[in-house]
Amino acid sequence: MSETDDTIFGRIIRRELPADIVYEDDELIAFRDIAPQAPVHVLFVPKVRVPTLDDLTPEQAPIIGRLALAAANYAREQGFARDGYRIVMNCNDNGGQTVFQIHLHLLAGAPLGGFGE
Ligand code: DGP
Repeated sequence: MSETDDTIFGRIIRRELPADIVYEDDELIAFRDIAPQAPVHVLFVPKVRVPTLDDLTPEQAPIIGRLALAAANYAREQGFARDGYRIVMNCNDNGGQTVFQIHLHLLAGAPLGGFGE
């Protein structure tokens, strides 16, 4: 694992903080959001330190694919892939990012409103 020690998610990865972890492998961890915005709200977080999408290098591009694939696999395994879901990644202040370790939100379990609703 690389240096994720300066965010709350790094502390979850190192088990210094509790979380409801639903998936983990060598590259990433997934746990339930503490303030869910939908019946299902899971965060997919890489273990390598990348503060924002704006910091992602070309060499790190596969990280995004791994996060998306893990989210899709989780949705299929949990049985809501056909009903549908949304994945979101916020970037910096105007994007609403509050934890500066990149993460994919997976939202599901109910019809989700359109942007601005
Ligand atoms: P963002 O706004 O995209 O940076 O999303 C950060 C999310 O992280 C937000 O939906 C709330 C969630 N969150 C913040 N602190 C914690 C925590 O300590 N535990 C868990 N499980 N989620 C957290």
